[in-house]
Amino acid sequence: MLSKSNILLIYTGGTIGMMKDFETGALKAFNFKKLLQKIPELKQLECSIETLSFKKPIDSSNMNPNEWIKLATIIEENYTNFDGFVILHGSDTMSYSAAALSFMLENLTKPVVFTGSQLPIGDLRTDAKENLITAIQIASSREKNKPVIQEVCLYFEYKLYRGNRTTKISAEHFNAFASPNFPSLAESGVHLNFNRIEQKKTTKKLLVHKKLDDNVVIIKLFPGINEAVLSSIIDIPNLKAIILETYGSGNAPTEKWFINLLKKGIKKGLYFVNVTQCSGGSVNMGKYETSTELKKLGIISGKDITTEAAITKLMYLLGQNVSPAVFKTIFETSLRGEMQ
Ligand code: ASN
Repeated sequence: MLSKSNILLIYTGGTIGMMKDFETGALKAFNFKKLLQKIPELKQLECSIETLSFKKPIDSSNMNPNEWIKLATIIEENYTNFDGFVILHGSDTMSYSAAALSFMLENLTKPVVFTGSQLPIGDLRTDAKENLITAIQIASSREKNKPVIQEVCLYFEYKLYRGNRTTKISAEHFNAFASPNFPSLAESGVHLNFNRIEQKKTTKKLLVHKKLDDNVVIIKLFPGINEAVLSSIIDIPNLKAIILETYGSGNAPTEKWFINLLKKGIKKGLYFVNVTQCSGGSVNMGKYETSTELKKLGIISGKDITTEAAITKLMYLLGQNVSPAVFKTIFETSLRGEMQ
């Protein structure tokens, strides 16, 4: 007989475990132990669950690289004792955290499933129970005595996505996430159906990378962006990399001042990554005249990466001290299935 899967449930905060402060009316994190009392159904699952909570649960708007390091360390310290990990996280920045953890956890062979909810667990119409129960089921799913999922992913409203391919698309709908450029890994209906998507399998030991460099910025282009604004960003001391959220397939203004500022930044040693503002599709520099100059300048192509994955990949690669000679090649290579 197969032994039961051991799942570690990590509570970081977020709406899923919040309660209304009746004095102010605002939602606030509350004690994790109470969260489990709210879902007695968990006892029916065919797995054993241990829980661990951040000392101070946070709204995910307060997530940052230090919290990601905390999370990665929890997984590292518990890796051999558990078969899978479920991380309860606020939905607002869940896509960033899932992407960050995907880069930090190299050679992962166990499931790390992020989930959360739009309504608190105690709410009558809550989406929290389904998300939590199915996320645990996914994390404990095995085939030939091996976990079905061996990567960082995100489960929300009946769909399991690759973690570094997601983006939050709604503050209203239960269907709050999308993975515009990559199919879902599983769908939950009457049955839990896994889509047979090839996952990078490895026999290497887990490597946990805990150096992240936050000297990065995202600039979303808009018609009217002016020289003074761009120039002041390029002059920020210690800045190492800029994500340019461009139009369509990676297009940007061709005005002289704009190109000259990019040249100035490159001369200073700044990396520029071209990521499209469109939710779906890919950067293709050289397709239009408005991106040929960017290509000539050697700007890094983000291809079909999400902004969330691009900014966390930058923090990770800069933290690894990747040499300038290979930085572009490495960024443009899919490391954890985050780009085509
Ligand atoms: N503000 C909450 C958070 O991200 C939103 C949520 O979890 N639905 O922590």
